[in-house]
Amino acid sequence: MMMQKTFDFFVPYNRFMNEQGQLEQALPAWSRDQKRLLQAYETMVLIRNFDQKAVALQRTGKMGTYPSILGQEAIGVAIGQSMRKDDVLIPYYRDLPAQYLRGVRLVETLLYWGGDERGSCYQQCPEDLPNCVPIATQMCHAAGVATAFKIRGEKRAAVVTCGDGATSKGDFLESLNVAGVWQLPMVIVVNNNQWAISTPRKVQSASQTIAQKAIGAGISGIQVDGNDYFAITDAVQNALEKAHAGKGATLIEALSYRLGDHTTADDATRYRSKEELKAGWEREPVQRLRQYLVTQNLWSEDKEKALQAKSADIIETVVQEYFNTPPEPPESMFDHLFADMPATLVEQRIEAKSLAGYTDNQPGSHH
Ligand SMILES: Cc1ncc(C[n+]2csc(CCOP(=O)(O)OP(=O)(O)O)c2C)c(N)n1
Ligand SMILES: [Mg+2]
Repeated sequence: MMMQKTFDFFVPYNRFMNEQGQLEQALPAWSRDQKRLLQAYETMVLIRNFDQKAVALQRTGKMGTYPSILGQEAIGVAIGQSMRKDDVLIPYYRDLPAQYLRGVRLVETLLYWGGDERGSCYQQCPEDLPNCVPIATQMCHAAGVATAFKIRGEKRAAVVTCGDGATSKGDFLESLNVAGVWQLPMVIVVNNNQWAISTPRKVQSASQTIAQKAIGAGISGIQVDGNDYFAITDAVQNALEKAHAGKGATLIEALSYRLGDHTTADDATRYRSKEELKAGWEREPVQRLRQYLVTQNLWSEDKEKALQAKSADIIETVVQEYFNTPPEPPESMFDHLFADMPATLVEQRIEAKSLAGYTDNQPGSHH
């Protein structure tokens, strides 16, 4: 038997900066924008501090379950800085830096994780979709958004994110398939943080990379060091340019590491080693970008102190705003789903309203 090669593929990998913030190759031209680099670093620090506060609010019973993004900040910053205002973000639940840069207010984030639906009603970026907790369903929504852009002839892109675990789901593969066959203006960013709750990446899939899942759908895939702000930003930017130019979708696998528990409802010490966590801290993105900025004389101890103080102030103000937001009335749970509410729900809504006098364990209360 003589077999010929029918198709060959390779999966590119990129990074610019090593674990110590030293360059391994020349940076792309956009990186000369110092304001942009400083905004990236300042956002990462603010969000890291906010994230820690959010965990503390859950631990003290002032907020619901919360998924920390500790260690994965560079990915969201890259997305948030690179998207155009009129692109649409279809996030999962670890995209706070992207959402923040898009205009989602931090108080909206606290309201959402505090169980208040008004936290998904983004005042400054109303077309962005809310956090998606069901795994991978947002991929189909993103394919729909991208299809609408294409049909209307709009030069806009749908940017969707998910985790490594989500890439095993049918919704993920089906969305990739239409993104390829319809040449959709779509950017898919997979935050490969190495874990899906307690399931490690190596038992998640036999695929050597997640990026190569793009090949089966006929779209391009790239793997980048997702802890390298420059690498992930460059990949997102290139993918967006391509989408805006009508040249189709891109899948970006961003290698990262989940330094925290899966959520506040998890205890990762039960399934992963101290050594692995320690190695994760040595690769984390914030320190890395800071070291780079220091070598460029763009950052100093004084600037760091000022930033920490400013972040603490912002967070304190936002938390107070959250505490001071009166809860929604219980009957609001019936609102916003139906244009015309079915009669049975109208009845239940009236009943809920009549029971609203209960003070015991009042729904929607943040305290
Ligand atoms: C459809 C669905 N199945 C199961 C779950 C429970 N669940 C929540 S998070 C998660 C793991 C997701 O892992 P990954 O996609 O790697 O994202 P990560 O949380 O690591 O960022 C699972 C199984 C869910 N939310 N939705
Ligand atoms: Mg994961």
